[in-house]
Amino acid sequence: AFNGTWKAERNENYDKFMEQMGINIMKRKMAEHDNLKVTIEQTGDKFHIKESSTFRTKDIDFTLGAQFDYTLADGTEVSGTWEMDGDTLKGKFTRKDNDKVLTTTRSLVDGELVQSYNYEGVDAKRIFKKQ
Ligand code: MYR
Repeated sequence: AFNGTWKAERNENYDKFMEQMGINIMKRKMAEHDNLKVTIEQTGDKFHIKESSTFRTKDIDFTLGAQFDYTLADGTEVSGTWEMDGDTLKGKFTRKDNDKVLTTTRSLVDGELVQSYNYEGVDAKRIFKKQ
């Protein structure tokens, strides 16, 4: 159901979230308009993700429940897992620089892909439309 190419369409509280993550204002301004596109290919419990934005293009492979490393667009390194809970993907990632936890979910709401983020008490969302 997540399969397809999704384009970031709008953000909710994303600036505050990035600020909590410690990202400076210049990078936050760029990140608000990063033209993020995510292509998701799920086969059973394996996912292949193609990420493309004004910052970079990146391929990511993971298996549900299996720990993997990922580097955020600003260079922050995290390690964690995605798991499926009903129809929702739930991710829990730990920053390597400070051991703090970033949680994230992906779910489909009215045909849009909603990705939520939480870090240290601040929630945000990015909402993607299918291409
Ligand atoms: C993926 O499934 O796309 C790869 C793994 C994602 C890991 C966590 C994503 C959190 C992204 C937060 C970006 C905010 C920058 C401050």
